[in-house]
Amino acid sequence: MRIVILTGAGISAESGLGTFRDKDGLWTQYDLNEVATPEGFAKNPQLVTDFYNARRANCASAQPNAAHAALARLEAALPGQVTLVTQNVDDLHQRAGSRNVIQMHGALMSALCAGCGHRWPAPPVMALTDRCPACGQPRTRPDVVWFGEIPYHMDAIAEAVETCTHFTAIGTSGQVYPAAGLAAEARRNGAHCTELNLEPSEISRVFQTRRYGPASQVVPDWVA
Ligand code: BJW
Repeated sequence: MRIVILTGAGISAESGLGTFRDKDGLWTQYDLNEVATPEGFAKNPQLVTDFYNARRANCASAQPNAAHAALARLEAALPGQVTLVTQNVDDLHQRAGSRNVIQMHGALMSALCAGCGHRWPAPPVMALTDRCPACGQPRTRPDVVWFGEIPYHMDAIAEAVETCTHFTAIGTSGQVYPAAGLAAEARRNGAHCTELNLEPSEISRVFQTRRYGPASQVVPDWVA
């Protein structure tokens, strides 16, 4: 058995981290073009830096919930058989104990030099004047994937999705590609596809098994 699990913001909602597209989500408070595109960063880097500093602080004070813990137990019970692909930039999967985690949209706790590409642990509060420890340029940016940028680790993700026997999407609206296309790809390759979400997503028809409810309940039930 080879299991690929794709998680989205919904799995961290009960840890107190906001989702993007729910009725009180981040994109109702911020214009995504201003804070989640390279063009937005070029236009107003301080606004974007402040947005991610606030999210990093929220993340630091949040705790993994029962859904994160259940996925860590699954990986421990099936060594080498579980690949966790997350769109989330928080570190709650890792803090819950998951080890084989691919963060396709980057990580809040990492900083990236837009000049030389070097990465280093982000300070709690990033400043535009921070210099890259490798090249010395003051071109620090959050190490996250904005619209129009290529998600990270796509080769490893493609390989895992092509060879998995089970694919489970958890807490994602299925509105952002290429992540939203992974379930259909897994299904084409013969995997059994399961959706665990608060409500049917944009792509719910792709899944043979669907369970709806809060992640802290449906994920431990699915793992059990
Ligand atoms: C609960 C719950 C509870 C609530 N329990 N559930 C077709 C193919 C390829 C690309 C495109 C395409 N069409 C368009 C594109 C371009 C674009 C795109 O997708 N645009 C769409 C808007 C249409 N994509 C891109 O630009 C991507 N790059 C790219 O395509 O490069 C070229 C390429 C092509 C092909 C292969 C490879 C490369 C980059 C996308 C980057 C997205 N970045 C963000 C920000 C990251 C940093 C940050 O966090 O600030 O990623 S945007 C935001 O959306 C974030 C998320 O990871 C992502 C997905 O959101 P998610 O996780 O699904 O959250 P929500 O809020 O949408 O949904 C939450 C769900 O949880 C809901 O369903 C709730 O019901 C549920 N829920 N509470 C369980 N308690």
